[in-house]
Amino acid sequence: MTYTHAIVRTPAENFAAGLTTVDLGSPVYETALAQHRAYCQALQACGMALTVLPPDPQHPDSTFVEDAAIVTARCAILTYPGAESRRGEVAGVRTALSPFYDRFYAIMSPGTVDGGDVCEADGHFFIGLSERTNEAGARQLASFLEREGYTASFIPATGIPGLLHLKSGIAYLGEGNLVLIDEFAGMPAFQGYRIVRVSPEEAYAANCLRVNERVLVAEGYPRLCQAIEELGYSTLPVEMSEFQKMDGGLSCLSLRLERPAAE
Ligand code: CIR
Repeated sequence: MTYTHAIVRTPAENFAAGLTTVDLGSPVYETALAQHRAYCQALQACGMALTVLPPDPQHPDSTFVEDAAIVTARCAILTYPGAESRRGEVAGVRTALSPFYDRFYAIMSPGTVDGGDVCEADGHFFIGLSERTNEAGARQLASFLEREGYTASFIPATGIPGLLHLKSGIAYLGEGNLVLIDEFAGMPAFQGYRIVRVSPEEAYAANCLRVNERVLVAEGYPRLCQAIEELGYSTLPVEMSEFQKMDGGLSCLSLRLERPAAE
């Protein structure tokens, strides 16, 4: 599978007014912009063309585009985000996705889903049941995915300190390799994978991102980088401090597509 294209959105000036549960201080806008530019360059270095959406100050969290849609090789599924303040982000992401997809599905209230709760591993989708994704939303999503020939399973993802979304604690690298925080490592759902366990001090870095030949990892987490390199991957560190202050990880800054735009 080759990722050819990604959708990103530049952070808005009021990015610091978004939601957060962490106590790491307020992000510095200029630094966030510089880190976002470097993130975009990293995706391009991995071979992706970018659609860069303009800042949307009506939605301070809108740079976290991953939460507004689930993109697969066959269809796109628009979410109904768990946080009310983020529901207006979906329409803009749908427009950006429309050149790439013929088939769209949409999660409907009372179901809620954030894209950050959805992790694909070779056609199987782990769906986290979290503060943002409820059971009704997860069931809708699973039924859309099953209609498209995929499989899905639900993973409890509440009550874990520091974990906003499922993917804050899990990443699929490909080739059967699954990066997991300790709290997920013993779950039967993940048996059969080769598990790369992330130490509690490096838990933030669990949200890493395989993009074609590279694995993007947040800057400053050498042990996880080493473990990933030992599996034969080449890592690419990306500075994420300002996004971490807003509960954001590497994956949530982009939607990554495996297909070119339709003619
Ligand atoms: C939020 O709380 O919704 C944003 N401040 C952060 C969203 C991060 N998204 C993600 O990890 N997929």
